[in-house]
Amino acid sequence: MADSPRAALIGCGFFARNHAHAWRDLGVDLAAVCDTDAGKARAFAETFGGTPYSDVETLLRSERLDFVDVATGAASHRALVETAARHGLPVICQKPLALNLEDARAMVGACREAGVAFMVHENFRWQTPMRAAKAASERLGRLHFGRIVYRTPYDVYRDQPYLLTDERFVLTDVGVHALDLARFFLGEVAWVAAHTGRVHPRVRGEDTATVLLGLASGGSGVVELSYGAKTERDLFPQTLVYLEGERGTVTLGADYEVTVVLDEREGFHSGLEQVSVERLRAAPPPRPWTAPPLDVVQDSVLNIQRHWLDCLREGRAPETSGEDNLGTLEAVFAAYDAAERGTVVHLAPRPEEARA
Ligand code: NAD
Ligand code: 89V
Repeated sequence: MADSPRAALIGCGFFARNHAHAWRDLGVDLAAVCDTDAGKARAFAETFGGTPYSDVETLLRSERLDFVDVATGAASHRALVETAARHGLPVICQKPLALNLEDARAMVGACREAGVAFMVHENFRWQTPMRAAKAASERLGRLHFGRIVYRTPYDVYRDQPYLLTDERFVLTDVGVHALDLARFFLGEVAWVAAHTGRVHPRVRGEDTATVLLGLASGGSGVVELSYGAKTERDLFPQTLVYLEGERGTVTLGADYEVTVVLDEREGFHSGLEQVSVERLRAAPPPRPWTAPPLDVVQDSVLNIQRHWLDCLREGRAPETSGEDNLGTLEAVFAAYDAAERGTVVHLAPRPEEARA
């Protein structure tokens, strides 16, 4: 691949701007942009460059590209990913990959058959504080518990109005991030129990969810999501993490403070006599195009897109490959199923290659 790979960005809406800024920082040549709303594609091209298109098939027939970046909503992902694969192009696609497992598996299959790389833009695990928490957690020995907390009163509907009318909301939109984080820190999910609710009267789908996870490792996890939390301070979109292992705990708290409590002795020892406490701040570095409160997410966009380029250059599978992301989506859909039926839902064991 060239030093300045040529890419096409499909979807020129709210979030695509972050992709475009990151591609620019990473030296990618944004050769073409596409939106079914031709005016949006033109305006986007004026800001970020590239030839504007309103039809992806025309774009792919006209341009010489190294990969395609899909930043449209989930309903359009399957057709766009399959089209890119048919053109023999590696493809990176925004979360949530799909609104059902059949579509997600079809995309993974299409890319596998076409022999093209496929990554889901599942970016929360690429946040600077999440990487710091992960590195710290590797000092804890075997982890037996984890909690991922995303609770906010934020008016997310102002920038993302579709979230008001989507049939399914918080587990699909943010739950993919949180359940992917659970897998990132704790490993594969074996079973799920869940409760969902609605606090905001104008939201169609669920805006709260509490998920209990049984882990393949034998441990457990809790994922909490709420857009109905009238907290003293709004931390949006910060996601808080607590991890418990045989040698200590890691906490990612407000304002990206990571606290590591460690008992360095081998094995498990009761009591706090010999623990050490370390604190570090893992805030996202400021960039000209990022701003609070979304800066931690914008920073993760740069990090995940850098990872994609590294993987393409080195011919290795991305961390959040399409195949890997099936594990996250299986947990998300199992949570809906568990909440609807009021039961525990067991997941099929993940194939070994999916963890690569
Ligand atoms: P948006 O509605 O603002 O933009 C989507 C754009 O895609 C629209 O302009 C629409 O016209 C265009 N589009 C739809 N179908 C198309 C097609 N077939 N071909 C070309 N263009 C098409 O939505 P958004 O808020 O930018 O969200 C886009 C995606 O990004 C969603 O999947 C969302 O979940 C995800 N997202 C991710 C994050 C994150 O942190 N990872 C944050 C926000 C949004
Ligand atoms: O990730 C998302 O899709 C967004 C937000 C960052 C606001 O949670 O909805």
